[in-house]
Amino acid sequence: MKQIKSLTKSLYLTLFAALLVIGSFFAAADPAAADTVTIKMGADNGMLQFVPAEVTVKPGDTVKFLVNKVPPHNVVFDDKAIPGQDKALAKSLSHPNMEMTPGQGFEVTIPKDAPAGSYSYYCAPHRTAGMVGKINVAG
Ligand SMILES: [Cu+2]
Repeated sequence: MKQIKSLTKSLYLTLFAALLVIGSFFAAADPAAADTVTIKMGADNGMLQFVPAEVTVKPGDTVKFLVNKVPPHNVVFDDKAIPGQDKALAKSLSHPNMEMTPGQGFEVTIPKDAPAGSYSYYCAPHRTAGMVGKINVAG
């Protein structure tokens, strides 16, 4: 009977230690957690702008583009204005489909291996009107 009791006790201790290890893992992982930033397409006052026009994120973060005013809008990354002039990366980040409905949008996740630097993009139908933006990816 005594043996069973001490066995139960050591089992509890082992479980408790395991929980501590798991808990500290999650606590350590938390500071690196990915964030989401939202960029409005079309300013509140109806100007053809991305708001904010410039954001800074880190690899793994998500940028949420939300239709606000004066659609349609889309997001095209300029391969000549991103690090390494990487055509494949520019294409994978872009969302060429027109978004029409205020309150709706799409998300772009910055790849974990994305090189640091500034990534310029534009809205194809409103590029000449100045609807351009920049995402700075921190190193
Ligand atoms: Cu637009």
